[in-house]
Amino acid sequence: MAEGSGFTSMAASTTEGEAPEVGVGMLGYAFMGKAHSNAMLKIPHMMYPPPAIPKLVGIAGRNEAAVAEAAKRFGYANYYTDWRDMLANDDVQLFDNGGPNDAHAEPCIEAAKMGKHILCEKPLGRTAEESKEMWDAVQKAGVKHMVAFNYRFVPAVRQIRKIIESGALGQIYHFRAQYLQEWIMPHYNMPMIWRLQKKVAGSGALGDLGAHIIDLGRYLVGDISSVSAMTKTFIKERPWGDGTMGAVDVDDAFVAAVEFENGAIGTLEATRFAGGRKNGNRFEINGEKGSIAFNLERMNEMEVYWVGEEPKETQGFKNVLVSEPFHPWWENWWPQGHIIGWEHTFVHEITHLLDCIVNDKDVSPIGADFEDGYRCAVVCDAIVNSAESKRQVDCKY
Ligand code: SOE
Repeated sequence: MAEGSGFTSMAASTTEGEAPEVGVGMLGYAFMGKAHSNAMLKIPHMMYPPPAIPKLVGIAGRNEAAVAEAAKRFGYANYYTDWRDMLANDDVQLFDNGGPNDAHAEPCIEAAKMGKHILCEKPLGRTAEESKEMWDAVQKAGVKHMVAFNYRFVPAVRQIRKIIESGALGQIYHFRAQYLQEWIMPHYNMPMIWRLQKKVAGSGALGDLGAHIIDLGRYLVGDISSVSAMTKTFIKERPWGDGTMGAVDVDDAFVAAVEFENGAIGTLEATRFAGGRKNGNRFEINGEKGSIAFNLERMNEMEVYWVGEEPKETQGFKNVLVSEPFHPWWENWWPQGHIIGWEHTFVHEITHLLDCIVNDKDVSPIGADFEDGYRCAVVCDAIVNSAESKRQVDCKY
């Protein structure tokens, strides 16, 4: 590389000198591998000064051509077709698991035993039992652990939690949330994929989308004490592509009535059959003194209503653009109104974990740790059990 080529090193210096480096081993190069790698490349320069600089040590995936391409694309020093070989590299201090759900438990438990910090994509495990094994392993190993519930890191969502924590809403009566997508409806002609197989995914829309709104309910309101639910599989078999058909043994959609430990009640719904909803993660919280609503498809905004607001003639929800320098995470970005996007939630999330690793801070409650992942899995299992038994089911943690 020519001297003075203007190429800036990965290491972003800080006024106090070089930020520490944390070596990262990434499992998976598809959607989440791309989102996490993109975030890590931004951190040294945009979360400035960074708490640490993620060093892209290696990326692992089953297809050698694809994982080699991903290593070149994102700048990983090594690529592997076996995650065990990647974990054997002592330069890997943080294991980032972006693999399919059936590849969450074993690699994370192995990485924990090797003393590596862990970031695992949601849902943590396919069941509460598997999630508990993962939580036990990281506790025993004494490593930092986070589940990539990235919507906790939307500035508006973090701001909403601050408002609730301040007591401004008063007693919380309701939390109602939906996570609506459309991408497996008939007009998409979607064949059989891993997300539609119970042995790989654990569940369908429930664990993939429902997990997000369950976690947001826990993050904003508190633990869930009971659920009454229904699940539905609208298309019961799909083509493998070799002329044979496979049975879909997971939910395409679920709806649940829930009660929280603090007495609030609400509804949760997730589906991949809501035509027109592209990534419709939305919630509304109703409290004694006001209400707040959020919609991921308008992620820089929150709708706020205050009881008794004057003048009464303009009573009602007001739309607030969450982009001021004093709003969470915004000191890193642009002047007010220059909005940010979905990818930035991963930049915030991984920055938080790096900070926790190098400064020995607790991941929770700002981020979700493996206990949060386990508690979310307990609610998911309860929803499945309630749908099967057609009864209300208590959540036992
Ligand atoms: C697919 O449903 C998906 O990518 C989820 O897996 C993500 O968690 C969600 O954020 C967007 O949709």
